[in-house]
Amino acid sequence: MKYVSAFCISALLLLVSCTGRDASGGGVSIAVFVPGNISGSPVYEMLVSGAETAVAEFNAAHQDDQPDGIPVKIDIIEAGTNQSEWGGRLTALTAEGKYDLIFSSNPSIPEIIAPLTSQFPEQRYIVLDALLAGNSSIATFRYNQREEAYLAGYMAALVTGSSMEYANPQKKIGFIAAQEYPVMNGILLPSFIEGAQAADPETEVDFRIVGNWYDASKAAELARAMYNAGADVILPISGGANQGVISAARELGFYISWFDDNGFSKAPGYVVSSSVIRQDKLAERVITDFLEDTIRFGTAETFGMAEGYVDFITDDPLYTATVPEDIREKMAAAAADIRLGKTLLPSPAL
Ligand code: RBF
Repeated sequence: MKYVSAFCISALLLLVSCTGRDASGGGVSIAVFVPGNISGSPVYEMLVSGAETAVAEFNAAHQDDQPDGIPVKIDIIEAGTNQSEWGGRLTALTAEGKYDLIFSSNPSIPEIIAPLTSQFPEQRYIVLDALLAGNSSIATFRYNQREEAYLAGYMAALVTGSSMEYANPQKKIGFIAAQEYPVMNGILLPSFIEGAQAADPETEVDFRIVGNWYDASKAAELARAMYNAGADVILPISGGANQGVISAARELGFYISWFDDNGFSKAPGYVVSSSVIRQDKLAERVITDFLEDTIRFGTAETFGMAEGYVDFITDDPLYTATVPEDIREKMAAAAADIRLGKTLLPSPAL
């Protein structure tokens, strides 16, 4: 049995070297593995756009000096929301040996790919929004999401305690998550509560779970129930299902705290804040670094507000139009304190 599998692996490796990048004449190939659906998930929209920009810019800048004139190739693989399929898809993609780099984003990816790295030592992986140090085939980068969620909570507490049009007298805010996972339970939810209570210790947080990253009707149903229980600001982190929370906000009149990218235009007048990660900028930077051979595989880095990869949007005209000046001033002060290191919010290693 041992011999059979050893033979199969050698045959597979031979096949890889015959059909993979060597056969293409030395051109570099990158696979962007999207663990979910791109549309509606800010993290994945930014992952893809940043990687595509980096490749387009690299190709434009190196038109004449690429090996055999072959430009860098990028393929986007949208793996869908069935998480039980991701391991098989990543194994097949790795075994195919067609790509110099498999690029992805999601905290659950390192533990899926780590077991593949001894069997396929040539394959390199870069994973954003993830944390794993010490595997020389993998580089990870993540954001200080304690800062990101703290700012969202701080803002939601200021709004729920205000006299804004849809705010009620109860100091209750909501958080709708697609699913529970270590970063959700250990960073995003506790930091949202931490920020809310820093702004007003009496703020209560109602936390509910959709059960997947796509069901907008279920998310709308949860949002309606939260609204009926007194929540007037809701943070949705549920990918494509976020759309249901937006519809419920328009229908019933409550506020939305948006996460990961600038969401003000998704429901003007209802979205009161956007706490963002600059995943497009980071994707562009790390793909460029990979193409220039300066990625330090085996390391894990975390970037926050001080480094410019976590932010709270204050310059969108819809923010100014929706949120009164006294709240905007308090938010600007809270954000500046984090950026300048006066409020220290180190992110737990999860
Ligand atoms: N975020 C999305 O926006 N869309 C998704 O489909 C999605 N799927 C995820 C699946 C798993 C197993 C995990 C652990 C996280 C997922 N996330 C998704 C959340 C994402 O990694 C991040 O935590 C949030 O977007 C907050 O920044």
